[in-house]
This record gives sequence, C-alpha cells and structure tokens, in this order.
Amino acid sequence: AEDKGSVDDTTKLWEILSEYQPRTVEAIQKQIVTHIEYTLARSRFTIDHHSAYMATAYSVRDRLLEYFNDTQQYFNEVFPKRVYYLSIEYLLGRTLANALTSLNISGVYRESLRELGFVLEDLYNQEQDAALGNGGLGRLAACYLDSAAALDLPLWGYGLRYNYGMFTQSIIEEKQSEFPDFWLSRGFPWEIERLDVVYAVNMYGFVRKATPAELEDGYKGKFVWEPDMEVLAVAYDLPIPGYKTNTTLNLRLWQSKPSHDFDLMSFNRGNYTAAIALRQECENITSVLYPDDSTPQGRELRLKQQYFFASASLQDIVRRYRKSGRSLLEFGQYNAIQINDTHPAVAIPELMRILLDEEGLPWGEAWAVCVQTFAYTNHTVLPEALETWPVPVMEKLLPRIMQIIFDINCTFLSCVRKRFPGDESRVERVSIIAEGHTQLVRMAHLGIVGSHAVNAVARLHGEIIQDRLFRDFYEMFPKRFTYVTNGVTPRRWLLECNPYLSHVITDTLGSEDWTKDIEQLCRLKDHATSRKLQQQWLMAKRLAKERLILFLKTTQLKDDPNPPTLDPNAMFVVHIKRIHEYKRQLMNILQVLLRYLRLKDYAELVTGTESIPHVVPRVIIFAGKAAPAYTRAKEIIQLIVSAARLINNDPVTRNSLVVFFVADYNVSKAEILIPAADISEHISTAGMEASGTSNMKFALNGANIIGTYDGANIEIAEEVGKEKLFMFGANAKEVEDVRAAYARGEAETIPTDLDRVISFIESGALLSKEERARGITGAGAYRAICDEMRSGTDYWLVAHDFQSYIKAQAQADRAFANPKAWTENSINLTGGMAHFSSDRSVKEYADRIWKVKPCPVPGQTGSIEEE
Ligand code: IMP
Ligand code: B1N
Repeated sequence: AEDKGSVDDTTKLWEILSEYQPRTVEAIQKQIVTHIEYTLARSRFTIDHHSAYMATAYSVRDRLLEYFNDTQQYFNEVFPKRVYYLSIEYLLGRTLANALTSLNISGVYRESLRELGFVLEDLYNQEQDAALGNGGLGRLAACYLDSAAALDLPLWGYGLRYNYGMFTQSIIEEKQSEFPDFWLSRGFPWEIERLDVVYAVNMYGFVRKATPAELEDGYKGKFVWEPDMEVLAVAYDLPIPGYKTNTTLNLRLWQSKPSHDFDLMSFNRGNYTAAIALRQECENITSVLYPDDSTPQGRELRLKQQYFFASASLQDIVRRYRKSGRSLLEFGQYNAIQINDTHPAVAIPELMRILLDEEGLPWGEAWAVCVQTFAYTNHTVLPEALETWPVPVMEKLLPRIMQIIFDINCTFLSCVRKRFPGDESRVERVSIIAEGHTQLVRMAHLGIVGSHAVNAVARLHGEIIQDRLFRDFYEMFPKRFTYVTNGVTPRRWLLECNPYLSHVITDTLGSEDWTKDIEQLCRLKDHATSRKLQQQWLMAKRLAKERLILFLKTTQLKDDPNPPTLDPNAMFVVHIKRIHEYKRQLMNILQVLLRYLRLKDYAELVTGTESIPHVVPRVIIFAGKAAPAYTRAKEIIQLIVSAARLINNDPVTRNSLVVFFVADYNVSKAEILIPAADISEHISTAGMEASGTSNMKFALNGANIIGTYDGANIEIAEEVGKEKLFMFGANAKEVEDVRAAYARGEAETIPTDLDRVISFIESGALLSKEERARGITGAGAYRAICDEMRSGTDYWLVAHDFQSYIKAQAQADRAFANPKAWTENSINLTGGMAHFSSDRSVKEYADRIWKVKPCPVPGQTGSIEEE
C-alpha cells in the first residue's frame, strides 16, 4: 500500500503553491535569484553565465513540475488507455529553449534576465546536449515525445540514463578521435531523481521447478529463477512539456545500481574484492551508450542493458496497472507498448515472465495479453544490422527468458507447420532460433511474433520489409504489417531553430497557429510568387547563413591563420548525418574533388583573373560521426578532411569553393546548420535508408534536396513534385538488378569523371605533410577506397550512380543562378512539409496502432502566458 501521508485537505498546500507560481518579471527574477542562492549555493556576487543558466533552468523546471504533477494526477484519475514508448536511445539535445517555447514564456524570461544582466540566448549556449542516442532513431523518439505531449496523448517514454552519452568527436591529424561525453559533469537540472521508484532485475543463475511448499505459500508460477546477480533500477524522470497545452508527459530513464541485499550475501561469504567487483558490474550496465548506429555490436553488456531496461520498464508498467485493481486479462485494453526497433524486444518474454511466474496466468492467456499489448517498429533492412544473440550467451545471462523464448518459438512453429505442412525450409526461415554452429536468437522474429503490429518507417521501407525482408511473416500475418512515415517536430526544427523564417511565416499566414496546426503551412504556397515574401524569405535565409558563418569563425576557423572568406551569397550545401557507406558521403567528396579539378581547368583558360567568373560559389559542409570500430567510415572522414585542406588552401579556387568538415555533429549543431542550407544531400544507395528524417528538417527550412529514390525522399518528392528537387540515380529495384549483375561477374567500367578523381587521389595529391615526410606516395590511406572504386562492382553503387549525380549537381547550379525561381521553390518546399510533422506520425500511431485517444488535462494550472 502506498503511504498517502496525513494531508486530507490540500487547499492550504495549493494556496501556498499558487503564490510560488510566478507570473511577473519581478516574481521570476525572485525565483531565479533564490535558486542561485539556495539551490546552487552560489554567491549572488560571483554569478557567472553557467550558474545563471542553472538557476534559470531550475526556475523553469519548477513551472514544468506544476504541469507535470497535474498531468500525472489527471491520468491516474481518468485511467485512459496509456501508451509506453520503449527506446534504448533518446537524442534530446538541449531543453531550455524548448521548455520556454512550450510553456510560451520565453518573452517574460528574456525580460527578467535582461534586467539581471543576461541575454537569454547566451544562456542557451551554456547547456550541454543530452545525447543519449546515435542518430535518427534516437532523435525520432525525442520528436515523438514532443508531439505526443502537444497532442495530449497519455504516453510515457522509457529509456536508459547513460552516464556517458554519444562520444565527442575531435579531428586530430585529419582523423576522427573519440572522447567520452561527460554530459552530467556540470549537473543536469531537468531531471527528478526518484530514489523511491526502484526495481530489482535478475541476471545469471538457473531455473528450477517451484516446490510444493512454495506453491502452498502462494507462489503462482511453475518455475523459479534463482539469479546469481540482482541489479537495481532507479528512476529518473524528465518532464516533457506539451507545446501550448497543460499536458506534460514523462520520460523515465533507468540507472543501474548495486543491490544491497545481494552485496551482503557476497560480503558475508567473505569475498570482499569479489563483492566490490560485483557492485562495479552493476553500475556498469548504464555507464555508456553503444556508439553503433544501424549496426549493433553483439556484446554481452549490450544484452544486459537491453534486459535491464525491459525488465525495469515492464515491472513499473505492470505495477502502475495493478494499482487500479483491474484484471491482468484486460492489460492489453489499457496499455499499448511500442518497441523502438528490436533493442527492447526482450520486453516481450519479460512480460510473459511476469504474467506467468509472478501473476500465475496460464500460457495462452498471457500470450494473448502480450500480442495485444506490443507493437514493433523496424528501422533498418541492412542485414548486418538485424540483431541476433547467441543462445549460449542468453541462456547464461537470462536463463528464464531463454526458456520462455524457446516455448514461444515452439508454439509458433507448430502453427507454421499446421498452416504449411511439409514446408520445413519455411519453418527454418521463420524460426526465432537460427540453427547453425551456434544457435542464434533472431530478435526481429521475436518482435514480429509477439506483436499485433509491425511497422516500417516510410512507404518504400514498408514494401521492402513485406516483399523481401519479412516476406514469410507477411504471408502469415498480412494484417500485422503497416508503415508510418516518420516525421519531425516543427517546434524544435523550425520555430526554435529558425526564428528568422518563423517570423516570416507567422507574418505571412497572419498567426502562429501553424506551429500546432501544421496543415496551415500549406497556405504558404499561395504566396510563393509574392515579391514581398520572396524578399523576406531570402533575408531570413541570409540571417541563418550569417549565424552559421559566425559559428564557424568562432569555432572551426578560430586558429586558422589564413581562413577562407565565407560569402553568404554562396550556395550552402550541407551533408550531415552518421558516416556510413550506404549514406555515400564518399560519392559526395569525390564529386567535390571533381568540381575542384574542373574549376582549376577553367581557371587555366581564364588566367589572370583573381576569382573565377560565372561560377556559383559553393560552401560545402560535411559533419557526422563514424562508429569507432568502423574503419572504412573513418577513412571517409579522413578523405573529406584532407580534401578540404587541399581545396581551402588553393588560392585559385578559394573564392569559388570552400569545404568544411564540422567536428562533433550533434543536435544543437544541426539546429544551426539546417536553417542555413540552400541544398542538402540525401544520397543513400536506394533501398538502404529506411526513412531519413533530416531530409524533412531541411525541406521544412526551405532547403532543397539532392537525393536518391530512397526512404522518405520518395514521399517528399511526391508531396512537393519531384521536378522541384534534384532526384537522381538507380531506384531500389535497379540497385537489386545491378548487384545481381555484379554477382554474376559483370563488372562495370569506371566512368571517366570518376576515373579522373581517383587518379588524382592516386597521384598522392591528398597526402598529408606527415605522410610525405615519411616517404609515402600514391593513394596512401585511401588505397582501399580507390581500389573499390576501380573494381566496377562496388556494393554501394558509387561508381554506378556517379554520372547521374554529377548531372543533378549541375542542375542545382543552374537553378541557383535564378534567385527568384529558387526562392519561390524554397517557399513551396516549406509549404509542402505539413505531412512530415511528427504530429501527423504520432496521430497515425495513436489511431491505427495504439488505439488511444487524447486525454487533455483541464486548465487547473491554467497559466499559459500570452506574450
Ligand atoms: P505511478 O508511477 O503511475 O504510480 O504514478 C505516480 C506519478 O506521480 C508519477 O507520474 C510520478 O512521477 C509522480 N510522482 C509524484 N510524486 C512522486 C514521488 O514522490 N515518487 C514517485 N512518483 C511521484
Ligand atoms: O532510424 C531512423 C531512420 O530515419 C533511418 O533511416 C534509420 O537508418 C535509423 C542500431 C539503429 N535504423 N537503425 C538504427 C540505431 C542504433 C543501433 O544501435 C540500429 N537507426 C536507424 C528513424 O526511423
């Protein structure tokens, strides 16, 4: 039973609180100063920017908590069907600006701080990114939380509180170096530590039958898991404010810590050192985020993380539901659980374990509850990215879970045999267990079998999983499969990150309603030819470019004795995402080198001129991290950095072409880079990028796309008209055919332009000073890349698509030379992005998959400020 305390009449408490809730500049100032003095214990005479940020954050957090408490209270009263979003990653970025925008109180805070001697925007920059994710998948989870809150959906996120987030990237001697991300070192004011919300998670040990005595004692299950290790999960809550609504949702992150009871046992056995080591092992579970995007690393620690996460979350969800006194048979009518890729898929057998062993449900009923509750999102078709765990590893770490998975598989396979008698090869293909030298648990198969819905993240991706990846499953459960095209939150990705364009849009549409009713954006298209709007639009783009130029000058170029000039009139081309062969940053940098060589040719023809006439100058920006063990991705970074060195130092081309690799790409850098782009690159080998989400962010900010027929590019092109974008290259079907030809030994000859670039690299042009000093010649570090380009069978089709890519680039140059048409197009792109708001995606999930309705919190707090 929960301790309710002795406060029956809460009126008094409410009166006191109401006085604390500041509405005015003076009251906010008082609160901030109070936090400086009492929360931070900083002297009011030595307050620096960071403490001003912290105190402001605590003051905003106080406001958030009012909404947060009211929301949770209201959900508990109404008891709507709830959704739980389970994701092992959340790429949140910064919080202050987002919270102020959501609560609609930026204005009054800016004013309060100004009088205290601070500029609000300076304080934003004091905040470290919360980077508990790798890339698109983690950022998608963060956008979905934002939208669920804005839409008043009764949703909670669950995740892990890693002590070290995504590594910090530095470029040292032209190569990527990784450094740990100490993101908590200066304090994280947004979370609420809940030392009272704690669960024990079992690991290792063995499973035995329950004894008659235990059964008599009330034990409900047939089996007992005797663990060798018990880890505690402590909850940390992060309020997620809904934009201009009373709803504030929760992201509950688990941190691991050693269990005291278990310690005592080992200490009593007299093994002090072993006991300390065991404590360390427990703490390690949530130490660090695995930095592998789209290619999981099969390490035991990762499986520990996954199970720790799933078990703590499920125990919390079941406890909350049980509190209502309802029957567990109705669990699936009141709870929907979305698993974000297979990383949390072990939640399925974990719910089975709870229902069977702790609640005593019979197998059939427990299984029905599971399938009704779970839904699984697939995010990738890369074969190496489909998670599997060796049975021996899982058996050792999670003996009871392994047993349940075998039982699930056994029941499932007997269904398959009934439906397809004699088709043993099919049985082998769909089995959750892959047979072989060591058996493997296929987590995607577990996800499909244990869910009522399996969704892809874009239409093409949906077709690919139905027709190829999961075809056998589609034949068995056609209704289970669907797709929900990804979306991005227009609050962070336009309203907050691009105040310039946001003002213009609000001005043009006559109100700010578009930030919540995204369909309003479509009306921009009616004004696309307006001279006035075009001028404002160009000005907004220019301001965003100037902000980026300032950022580059104060970071990247700070110590450069001879920095290139950056012209805001140049075409800014941006290629920012994880470095991966399938994303083809390689194709881009090879294209850039070709552009460089051609500029040199041209300059030779018109010798004597300082800058090259009649060429659209380009500023080309790359950014992105490579998984630390992904050698080829790191070589590609090195190639970009060395090409940038060569190009930026060439006096002949430097007014026409500048190339940057911006180190340590993260959410807050994306917020500066995206608004400044004229063009963005989304050039993955078709069929490989499940969706992509930055393509949506760029187009939302009026940047055009050079892209392939892949992922969400296809739907973006459909929405705005494909003639408005620069689309090129083999489509997914053609990629298959080309690869089949390669497999038959039909290599292609290298295109002349590509041959020229590769020969240039092979001539030693990109060697660093150090390499030359060591007597290295030729391609140096790029030997393998050059050989692959010459092979005529490169798997990612860089050579195959090269010529059409060059054409698309040339089209872009021509189009940019006409600013009027370019700007009209840009307005139409933003106007066409309504469909790619995560509000739309989350509504689709709510209606079609979760079957939940909004549960708007009535306006008790009622303090939404009108600025
Ligand atoms: P439950 O987790 O569904 O049982 O609901 C408790 C709600 O109240 C959650 O939203 C908590 O975050 C919130 N809450 C308020 N005060 C506390 C506390 O002291 N401990 C735990 N949860 C609390
Ligand atoms: O998920 C994004 C998509 O927009 C991208 O196209 C897709 O590549 C990305 C293992 C992944 N797929 N798989 C991952 C991340 C971390 C990890 O450890 C796999 N990320 C994606 C959102 O749908």
